[in-house]
Amino acid sequence: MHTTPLNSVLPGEGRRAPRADAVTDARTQSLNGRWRFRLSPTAAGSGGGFVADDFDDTAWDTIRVPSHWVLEPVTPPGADGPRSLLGTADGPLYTNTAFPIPLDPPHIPEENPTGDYRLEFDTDIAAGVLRFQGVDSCATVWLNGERLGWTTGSRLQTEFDVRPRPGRNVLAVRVHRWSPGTYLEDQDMWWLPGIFRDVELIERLPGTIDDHFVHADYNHQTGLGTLRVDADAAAVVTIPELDLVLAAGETATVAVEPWSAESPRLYRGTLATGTESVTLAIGFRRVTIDDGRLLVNGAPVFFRGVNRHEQDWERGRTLDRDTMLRDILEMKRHNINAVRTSHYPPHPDFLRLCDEIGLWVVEECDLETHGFIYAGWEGNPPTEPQWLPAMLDRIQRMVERDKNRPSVVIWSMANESWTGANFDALEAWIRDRDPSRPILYERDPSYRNSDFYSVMYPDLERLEAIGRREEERPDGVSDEEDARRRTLPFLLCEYAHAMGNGPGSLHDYHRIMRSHPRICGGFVWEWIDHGFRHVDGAGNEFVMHGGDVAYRPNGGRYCLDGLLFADRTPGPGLAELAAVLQPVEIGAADDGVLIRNAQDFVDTSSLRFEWLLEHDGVRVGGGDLAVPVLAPGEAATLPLPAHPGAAPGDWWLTVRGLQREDTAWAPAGHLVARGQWALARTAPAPAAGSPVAPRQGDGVVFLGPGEFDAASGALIRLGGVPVDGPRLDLYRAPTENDRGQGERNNLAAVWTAVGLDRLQHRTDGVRIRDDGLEVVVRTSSSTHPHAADTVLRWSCVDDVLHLSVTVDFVGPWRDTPYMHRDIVVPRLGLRLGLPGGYGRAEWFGLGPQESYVDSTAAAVVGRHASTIDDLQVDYPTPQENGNRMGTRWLTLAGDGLPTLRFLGPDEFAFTARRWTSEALERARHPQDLVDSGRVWLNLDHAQQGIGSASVGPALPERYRVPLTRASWTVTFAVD
Ligand code: IPT
Repeated sequence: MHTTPLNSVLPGEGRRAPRADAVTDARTQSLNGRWRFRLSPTAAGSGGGFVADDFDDTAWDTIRVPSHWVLEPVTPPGADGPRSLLGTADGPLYTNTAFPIPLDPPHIPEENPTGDYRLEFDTDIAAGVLRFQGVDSCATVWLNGERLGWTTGSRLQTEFDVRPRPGRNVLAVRVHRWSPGTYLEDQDMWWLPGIFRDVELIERLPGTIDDHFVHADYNHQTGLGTLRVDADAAAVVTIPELDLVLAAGETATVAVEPWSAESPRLYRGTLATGTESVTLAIGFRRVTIDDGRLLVNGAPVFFRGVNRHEQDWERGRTLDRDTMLRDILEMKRHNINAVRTSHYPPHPDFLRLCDEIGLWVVEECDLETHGFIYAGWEGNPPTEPQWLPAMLDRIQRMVERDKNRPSVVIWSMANESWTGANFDALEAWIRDRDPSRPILYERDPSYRNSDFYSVMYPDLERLEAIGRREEERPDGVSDEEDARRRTLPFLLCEYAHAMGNGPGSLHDYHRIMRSHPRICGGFVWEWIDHGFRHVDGAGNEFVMHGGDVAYRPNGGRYCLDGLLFADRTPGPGLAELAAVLQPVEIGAADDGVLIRNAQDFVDTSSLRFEWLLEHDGVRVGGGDLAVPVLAPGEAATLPLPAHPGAAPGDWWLTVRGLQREDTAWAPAGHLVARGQWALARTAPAPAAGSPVAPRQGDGVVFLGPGEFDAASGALIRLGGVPVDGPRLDLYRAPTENDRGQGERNNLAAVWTAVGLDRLQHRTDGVRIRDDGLEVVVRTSSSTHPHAADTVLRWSCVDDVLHLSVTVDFVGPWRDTPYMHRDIVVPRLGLRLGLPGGYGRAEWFGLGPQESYVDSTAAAVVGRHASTIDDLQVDYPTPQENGNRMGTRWLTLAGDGLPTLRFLGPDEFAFTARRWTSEALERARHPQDLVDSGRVWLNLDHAQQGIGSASVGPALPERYRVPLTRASWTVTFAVD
């Protein structure tokens, strides 16, 4: 009896042995296109008849291949016509760690949506290979009624030998949503069944090449490359550029330029037999681990990495080449030099592009058993011999397909699969087949199968300790394992969870990684939000996440944790990352400019530098900066190109490194690195005009441009403009990172519990004096005894209103009687309501993009302008956003309204939006945010940082708002 993908834990049957990805001149017929398709609710599918040649499929849907059927219009079982399954329980389902099927390995439920596919095609290829680049979760394949076999391993290539007949052929494929293979594919992502990558028929003539293995070593001491191309056919290797013609299996040693991600030097050539020619793209390089450091070509290498899933908001994991290229260009333009292919091998085109454009790749296998955590890891496949063939098959298919890619420098065996002896066998197989690349496996605390020590989401202190090789010893490991692990290089496979607003602390992580040679870099989690473009009942387009589908379990919003939004627009976090990762460091030296080449392989000759001097944000000088060419690691100090003038104010110097010429990844003029610092700063002199005394009116008090309610002391008009506030504000709409995992990190839950989201105000005194107005207000939460007492002292000089604020925290803010913990306050500042006619902001301070105390690298000090609407960052889950730090002055303007000016002397941060923080918090999706008819302006003395606690450590203490008396001054003027 045949095995099937449902009755066996084996990886497949009838398949060809895995082999290298090859660009070949063998005739290749794409079988992509529109196929016939029928969706059924169980594994029985449409019945047995559909494989027959003469089966009548004219009543079936058609579907494009490649695609996921859950993202295409198809007819659900029982329905009478095709429709989109998006947003339904038959559509894309998102789980994080949970299996959507019972944890009963290797069984799967009867409810097993099954797609039957049929394609009629003509061909004159008489003998060939039928290749599926990816089918989720399994495929059984028939050609002209003959069963070829079956396969599992969704993101891995499968080939079958075929003998098509001349003319018309019928290909039939049955795909089940769930199979025993599902137990090995519990990555944190959408479950997206279907034939989702290319299907091809490749001709095989006698004497063609089955497999080839390029060994292209580089000796950095001699500058010589050694090339040997193994092939299983008598073939000739030709590399014209190197004047090389040699037989497969022969070795040649020649002077070459090495390959690196910084300088992706490829030598093109061919491997040819009489009947086939395969394109070679050879990169000479050597990856070694020496004395606990990762080296490439003898030099320590540092990964400025991201984790990348294949994701498109309409097409799921069916990516076209343009999208892959776009990702790579976007990465390169943001100073990213490495990718971990979390958590499966990508489409082969992606790796070809990495070879060509230059990215280091940690290629990860399609293997994750995370959901066994719900069984206490009982029955976890890595511990079970019956799963070994399937696990090994996955490793073999990854390594065999991609062994010739110079960009791939590390094999990652799996993600989040805990431990088990099967990993010994996988490791042994890789070491034997490809000793040229080190192996990573993060989750086994003994690290016995890994050439790297690696963890996810450490806090800064732990990362420091790791850098010093003084980390805590993991539980349950032997002395020997512990001692060995301490000798390994450290690779931070995931950090800085980019969910919602954030991540913060990127500069802290980078600084630590750079200061410890043991650490070979890190990979931010993750590249792109996995959301789908969807439309709500009212016709509003929005980004759908797991929680938008009526299905349980679901991983909610945790799929929205990328540096790019789902539509591939870069988020502020990506700009911050680019600024932190810059490959050339530019900073202040004693009376000079310090420039350091932080690259590992190339000098700075591709860059030109320029400087800019600004006084109060206005350009007063600038030009080219002559910087000597710096070798990797080399630094130079240059004299200051300019000096501040005598005038008081802010004198800022900016030095930029720009690409000299067009490259494969960015145009000439592209900004690569930037440094900015103050040469001189003096606070504006106190106003020297004449003090104005308050004037009493009917229930009101006038003070300069201000009109106050005499009873409450509230400012009610400013220059005739009706205003609400300013009132003390201690709250912000929680970010995803404020809703961190674990009791300690879920600050938003504490805020709600102690009522920060429902502050009430009571005026305790209004004193009208000769020199102004003093208003005392108590702000407290319903239910609770803690409070903040604010004294607002208003005075006026000429036409400018001065407000000094003092805040005291009174009552039990620490160790609250109710929760026995300290209350963390996200914000300390003033909130004002202004007429909705205000639409434009201009400011001098950090911008143009948002900034928080732990993420200021991407913003620059200068004069910036924006509409109120554009100040918002449209996070798919509404939350605090759009803060601007370090503001010296801000003006708000609106048609027909006087311009309002807010000035220091103290620097402040501001947000301005058309809804309150409370409305921002209540909104589930951006379309829930409606214009309140007012502009809500926050002028903050402090706001806590962002962090990355959604999955990660608590926000460091220094980025919190201290609960101590605070005083500051802000001035108001009206034009
Ligand atoms: C880690 C996973 O490897 C990754 O796929 C993703 O789920 C990430 O977390 C969080 O978004 S595993 C977790 C236990 C830290």
